[in-house]
Amino acid sequence: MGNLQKLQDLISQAMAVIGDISFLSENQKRLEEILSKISTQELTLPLIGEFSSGKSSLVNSLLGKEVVAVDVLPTTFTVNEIYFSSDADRIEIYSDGKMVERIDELRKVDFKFDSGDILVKIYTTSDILPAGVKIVDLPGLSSTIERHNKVLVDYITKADAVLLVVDSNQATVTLTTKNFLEFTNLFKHEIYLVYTKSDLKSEFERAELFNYAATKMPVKPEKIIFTSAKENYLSEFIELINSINDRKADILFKNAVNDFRNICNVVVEIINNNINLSKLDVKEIEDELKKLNEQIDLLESELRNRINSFEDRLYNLNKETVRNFEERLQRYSGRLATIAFENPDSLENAFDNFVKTSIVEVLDSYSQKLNVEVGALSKEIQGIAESVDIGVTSTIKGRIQWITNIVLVLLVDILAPGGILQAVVYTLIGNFDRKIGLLGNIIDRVIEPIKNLVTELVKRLTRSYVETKINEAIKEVVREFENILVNESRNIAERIKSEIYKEFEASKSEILNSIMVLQDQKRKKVDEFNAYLNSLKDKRDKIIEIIKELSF
Ligand SMILES: Nc1nc2c(ncn2[C@@H]2O[C@H](COP(=O)(O)OP(=O)(O)O)[C@@H](O)[C@H]2O)c(=O)[nH]1
Ligand SMILES: [Mg+2]
Repeated sequence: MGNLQKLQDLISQAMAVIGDISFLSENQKRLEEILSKISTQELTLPLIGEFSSGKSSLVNSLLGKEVVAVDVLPTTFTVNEIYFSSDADRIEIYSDGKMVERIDELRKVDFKFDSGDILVKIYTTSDILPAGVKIVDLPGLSSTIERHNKVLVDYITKADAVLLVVDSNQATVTLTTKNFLEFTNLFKHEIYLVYTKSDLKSEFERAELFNYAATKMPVKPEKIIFTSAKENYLSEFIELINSINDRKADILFKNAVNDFRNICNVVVEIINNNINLSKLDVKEIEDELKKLNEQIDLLESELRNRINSFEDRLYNLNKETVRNFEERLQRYSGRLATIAFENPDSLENAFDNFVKTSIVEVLDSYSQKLNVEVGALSKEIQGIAESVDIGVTSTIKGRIQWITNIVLVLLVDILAPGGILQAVVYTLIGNFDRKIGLLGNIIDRVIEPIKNLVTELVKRLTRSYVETKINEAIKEVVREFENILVNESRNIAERIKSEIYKEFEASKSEILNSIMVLQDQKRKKVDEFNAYLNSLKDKRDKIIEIIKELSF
């Protein structure tokens, strides 16, 4: 593979590597330009010099006709490209990249366009200069007209060598020009010094200018020549261009390699910057994850607190109810003793009635208080929805409302006729039933003997003995009542708790689902980010490999 072909190949490789990186589209375009330039083998030789240094006049002199405007104000911005040895004389005028006029002869062009950047392509059949060499008349450098400089800089990147135009009267390049050459990296190109208006200088003065340029000028030129537009002195210029053209292939190749290397270095730098500045942003996801985890903990502990305090209150309510029951029965104990003495046959019935009436009455008050407690629990759970910050997941808020409803529905279940509480009453009453239940047992063991004793041996009995026996029976009834009540209320509490926790577990699994979704999102984001960075690093390394191969 020849060097040129190898270079083309490397440029194509680099283009393939960075082709899909959007922030490198400018660089990609530059690579395309290099490729097209080495394939068309066209030399671009711009005339670079101060305003009024004689660039346009030199071009006109080469064309043998005044085509390009001379002495135009520096505010007018026109680039003139001159193509020699063309098929036909022709002028094409472009404004902002679009052809706006075509003239099929060479004549002075009057521009009516006063806005935008104007490019004039001038084709001449004159073979004073070879084809494939493009001489470019650029506006003068100006440190004050920003737009001009930008267009100049853009244009200059396409230059293959620099024709530095200096008015013989001014003798040297200005600092502005020198800075411009430095800034545009044109120092790396071949620079030729073209003195204009040589007709104004004597042979001796020209020799002095030559020596000065060769030794003291801030820019070191490859070659120094003299021209005069006024006297049509162009031979040195023509000779220079021909000698440059003879080395065209080498110059184009060398420039292409340099430009390509520069672009690759810039690309590596841009990619590195991009890698360094890229940040993985998962903060939002992490914040949300943290919040969700906190919510679960908070919800769980809040619920536990509320339920614990409900159970405490239920425990106190049981104690209070048992105490009421006992007090009530004890209040009857005197009357029962009296009945035992006066009407022993009705003692059983009386005891049975007292116990059952007391159960119903005490449980009536119990149910009212239970109603209040469950209502309070329901309100407290609703309060959790407000105290726990669950703004992000409305489903959880809904869940808590739902738990509240569940508690209220349970309350109805508990208190309604035929509900749990009534079942407790029946259980109690059933348990105390004289014939089958506990009360019968107590009556048999405690009350019956009293009745018999009172009937047969009444005189031998003291009233206090009867009262003691009755109290003994009451104590036994109360102990059983307490057992049953505690047992039943534990059932009630368990039922409420299990419904609440069932609902809570459902909310929890919803939150856990959200957490899993978020964790997935995070993992995906991290993976994508790493893949992105790795592909950038990979591409950068490939470009670095390509740079290493650029040792022609
Ligand atoms: N004596 C003399 N004057 C020239 C020559 N070339 C250009 N000039 C004058 O220098 C001035 C500026 O020329 P111009 O071509 O517009 O310079 P540009 O701004 O670099 O394009 C004009 O007044 C020209 O007449 C030359 O070879 N000899
Ligand atoms: Mg000009």
